Amino acid sequence: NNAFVVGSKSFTAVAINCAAKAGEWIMTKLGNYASLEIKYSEHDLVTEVDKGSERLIRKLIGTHFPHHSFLGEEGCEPGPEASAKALEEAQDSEYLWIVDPIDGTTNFVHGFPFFCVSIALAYRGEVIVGVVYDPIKDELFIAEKGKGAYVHGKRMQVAEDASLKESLIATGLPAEREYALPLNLKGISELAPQVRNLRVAGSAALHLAYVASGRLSGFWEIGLNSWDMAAGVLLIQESGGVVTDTSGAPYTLGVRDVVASNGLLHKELVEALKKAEAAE
Ligand code: 2AM
Ligand code: CA
Ligand code: CA
Ligand code: CA
Repeated sequence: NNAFVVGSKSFTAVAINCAAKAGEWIMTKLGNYASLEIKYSEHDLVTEVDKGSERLIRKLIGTHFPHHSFLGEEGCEPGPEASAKALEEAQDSEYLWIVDPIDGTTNFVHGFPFFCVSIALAYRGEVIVGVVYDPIKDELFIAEKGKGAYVHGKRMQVAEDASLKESLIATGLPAEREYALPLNLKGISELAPQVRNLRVAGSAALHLAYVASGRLSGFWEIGLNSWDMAAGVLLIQESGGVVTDTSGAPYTLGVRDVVASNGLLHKELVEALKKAEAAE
């Protein structure tokens, strides 16, 4: 009678446990990871800590829910086509865990303290649990579909800014330099003069969690993957915000170009990005 519990096992409790354990382990490796590899391009990095974090999470989920499916960044071939294909193959699963074992690897590698673990559980393609954990600040963001979203045990609510000129907006500088980066740079040129300020801090999942908690009023980025967004999107939806693609269509797991906001300035943000995309 509770969609979030099977037998005595709560999905959310397992998600939290995984995020906390992985985060704790990642912190022991901060500043002393052993191997740095380049994945798809020189802007796309991975360490043994990314892989170890994913292994730990996958194993823990597997012991609790052996029949659930699992989609993690480090289990996929690099590159946008391969990750889109992996999602397509996985998303018909009844229960699918979607995991980014470190979101913000470049920050982790440089010791810039802004990265997180992102864990989502989808039921028939719809995210029902989302957990984002920032081990630096020891901040745990939790959302359950229809039950609200919390940080430090306190209910979250999106910011109240009603216009771009009062808003703090975040974006990313995508690793894919042919299509995603140039398009995102157009958005930055268009929006920078219109907003209070922009932030580019290097973790999409944490940016989304910050929109949910009202620390940011909006976020957009081109060329993201399901594991960057699945948990953060539910955090925002359960905090009263709105998430769409760049055309304004509702978010689904397959969306790669995302716009998230407190809702009040969503239309303005989408319109500005459309204008930017059309610009030479
Ligand atoms: P990561 O740290 O898990 O790789 C920053 O703009 C965001 O882009 C981060 O969430 C980062 O996630 C993600 N990112 C980094 N490299 C990427 C790539 N090659 N393709 C898509 N997203 C990437
Ligand atoms: Ca990565
Ligand atoms: Ca990521
Ligand atoms: Ca990652």
